This record gives sequence, C-alpha cells and structure tokens, in this order.
Amino acid sequence: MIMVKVITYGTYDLFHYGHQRLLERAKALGDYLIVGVTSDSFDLTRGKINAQQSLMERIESVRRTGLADEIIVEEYEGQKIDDIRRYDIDIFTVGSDWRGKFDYLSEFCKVVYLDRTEGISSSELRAEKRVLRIGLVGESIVLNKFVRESQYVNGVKISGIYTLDSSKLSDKIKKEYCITSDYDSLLDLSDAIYVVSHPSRHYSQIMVALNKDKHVLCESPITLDYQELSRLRELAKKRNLILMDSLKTAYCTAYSRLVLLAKSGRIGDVVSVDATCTSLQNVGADLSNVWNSICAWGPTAMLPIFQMLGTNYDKKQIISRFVEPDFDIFSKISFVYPHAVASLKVGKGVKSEGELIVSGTNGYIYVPAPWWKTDYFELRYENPLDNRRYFYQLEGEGIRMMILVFAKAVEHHSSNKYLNDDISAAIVSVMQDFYSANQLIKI
Ligand code: C2G
Repeated sequence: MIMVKVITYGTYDLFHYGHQRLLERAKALGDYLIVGVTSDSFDLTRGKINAQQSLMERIESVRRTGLADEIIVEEYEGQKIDDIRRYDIDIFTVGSDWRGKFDYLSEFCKVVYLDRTEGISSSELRAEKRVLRIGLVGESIVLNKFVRESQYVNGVKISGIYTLDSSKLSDKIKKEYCITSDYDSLLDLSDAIYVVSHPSRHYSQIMVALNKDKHVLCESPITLDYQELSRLRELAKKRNLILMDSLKTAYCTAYSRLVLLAKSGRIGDVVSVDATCTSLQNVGADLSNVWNSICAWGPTAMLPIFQMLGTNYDKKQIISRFVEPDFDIFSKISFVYPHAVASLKVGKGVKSEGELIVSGTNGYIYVPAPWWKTDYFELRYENPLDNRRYFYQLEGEGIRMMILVFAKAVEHHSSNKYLNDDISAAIVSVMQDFYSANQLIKI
C-alpha cells in the first residue's frame, strides 16, 4: 500500500476549535500528517507580530491533539517547497482563508484548501485579553511613527496625545485621536504613556505619571540628571510599574545579532567601537522643543559602546560645538576602557557618514549607514574570502518590536532584556556631564 503524506502549516496561537477541525480533516486526507509550526522570527517577517504564545507552547498545543505524526518548524520564506521535496509530500493543505495563495505549489504536489471554521479565530481570542491604553506625550514627529507602528501590535491602543505643539502631527492623526493640552486628562484615559517631549520636561512628566500608577516608555535619555533617574526608578519599583527606555535600535534584529556576534568573539577581542549618527536639520530660531545633538543621537550612539564594552570606562572626553548655551550642533565623545577605546560623533547641524565599525583583534564588523535602523551588516577579515554578510528583515525601524516588548513587560512585569538599567543610567550620566560641563571642551 502506498502511504499518502500530507503537510499543513500554521501559527496555532491560542489553539482553538478551528485549528483542531483543520488538523482532523488534514489528517483524514492521507495516512501521515506533518504539521509545520511557524517560528516567531518567521512570523515577524510575514507581519504577524502578535502571537501571544511562544513557539514551544504552540508546538505543544499541536502535539497534544495527537493528530500530527511529525511536527516541524517553519523558519524561512520558500521552506514549503523544500519541505515538500524533502518529505516527499503528496498533499499540501491549508484553510480556505488562503485560497489561491498556494496554487503555485501544485507543480510539486496536490493542493487542497479546507473550509475555514466560522466564528472563531486567534485574533478574536487575543482581543478578549485586556487592551493596554497608551497615551502619547510630546511634540516630536516620531509620534506619527509610533501611532503607525502601534497598529501592528495586538492588545495596544493609543488613548490620546498630550502636546504643547501639534504642528508635527499628521492630519490623519489630528482627526482620529483626542489631542489635549491637559496632561491629567490624558493620564486618566491611559494605562501607560510614551514620552517623547523635550528631555528637560521628562522628569516632571514621568513623576506625575508614576504617581498616578501609569507605566512609562520614555525616549532616551529618560532624564538629564542621574539623581533624577534614580528617584524615578525607585518610585517605579515601589509602585510595581515599568519604566523603560525607548531606544528603537536596541530592538532591531540585525543590531542585536551583531552585538551578540561581537561578544561571542567572532572578531576576536573588541578593541574599538566607533559610531556616527547625524541628521541635518534646519535648526530654527525657537529651539525650545528641538532636541540638541547629544540628546537626539547620543543615546543611540552610546548603545553599541556600552553594550559591547560595558559601562565602566576609565575616562571620557566630550567635545561640542554650540550655537546656543545648551544646544550643540555637533558633539564627539571619546571613551577610554582598560583595553579598548570607543568614540561617537553625533550631529543635528553637521552631516557625516552614519556608520558603525567594531574593530577586533581578528577582524571587524561593518554596518553601513544608517546603522541605527539597519537590516544588514558584514563581518570582515584580512582574507576577504572569510567575509560574511548578514541580513535580517527589519519591521518598523524597531519601533514595532519595542512596543511589543513594552506591552509584554507591563503584562508580565518582566525586566527589559534588550536594554538594561545599567546602560540607561550610563547614558544619563553622560548627559549630566554634558550639561554640567564636566569633561567637556567647547569649540
Ligand atoms: N483555521 C481554520 N479555521 C479557523 C482558524 C484557522 O480552519 N477559524 C486554519 C487556518 O486556515 C490555517 C490553520 O488553521 O490553515 C492555522 O491557522 P493560523 O494559526 O491562523 O495560521 P495561518 O497564519 O493561517 O498559517 O503560510 C501559511 C500559514 O503558515 C498558515
């Protein structure tokens, strides 16, 4: 007797009756059923960022049905063809919501679309969970991106925007969301806030929010003074609230992979980290809401330095060119560590090549501009034949992933594994030195 082999794929988040029925009918199509469960990273690249359960939990749900003879993980685009060949599949099947989408596989095996079960879906089950209402605070153009990216994250809703100047908000956002100049009323509508106001206002705004039991996601630097940061951290801890840095680069897949590769010794010992971030902006007459170079770019440029070399440097020097007492159009910082050095260049009024180079005793990592939102980097060696290129899909500049991590941190009271408090504090210490003109040279 010839054995008929069937394969089907899915995320199987919050396993439900619709999934069960699909697997039963898939199994009945043949003698041997292989179920492909999509990995988290593959789901991210196909725009599904909202799975509530981990890959292992989702695999376990499929296993418990007893219907699968074999379970595999779907990890990349194009894997279906590889699987059909590798496992010698006779029938590929999937729910009717995909009708037509997999006809191209009929070249390799029979394609069967099974009727989808009406009235139940993972999305509805997820929506039944509590929604996190995030209020936005600030005047920045970044708010538009935040609103857009939040729409991809399940379980998150924007409750409104508190702003002193709405001129940077898109017309669509002005129409769809409640814009207010009354901070308390925004807090009353929110479970959490995202702060992207001018850094000089962060401390008081966060203090008020924490005292009203609101979680906080704040664009780095959280404060400009180390003592103020400590006070906010203490208060958040006492009230069991999340206070998290918003630094989108920390949440980019390619960026976190390159940090791991550097730390795992792939280029030998790291001896130098050099990061440049600039964005030439017409720095107008009213600078009250404009972020200077060190605030706008400093935290991002410091991130790879502190993540790869640690926060215990021996010495540093800040050199800045000013247009107004606190407004640097360009800053360069050098850090000296016991066995390594680092440098960063940041500018709002100066343009340069926005690259990141990590030099090691065996080779170097090169990240082309703009490295802070990259999907690509290279490991380069003396012998070019040894060079390696790495590519990772980037969704929403890291903002989408950051919102997801924040929402999960609020739900599970978990610590931030992408950017720890030490780094957040080291960033604020540099800000404090800048503002108190400590180790600062003005040019
Ligand atoms: N399904 C169903 N009835 C429902 C819900 C889902 O028949 N009410 C089916 C889907 O059509 C799919 C399977 O159950 O065949 C798994 O559903 P999901 O977990 O939503 O996965 P999906 O994103 O559809 O994955 O590339 C194809 C994908 O891997 C299929």
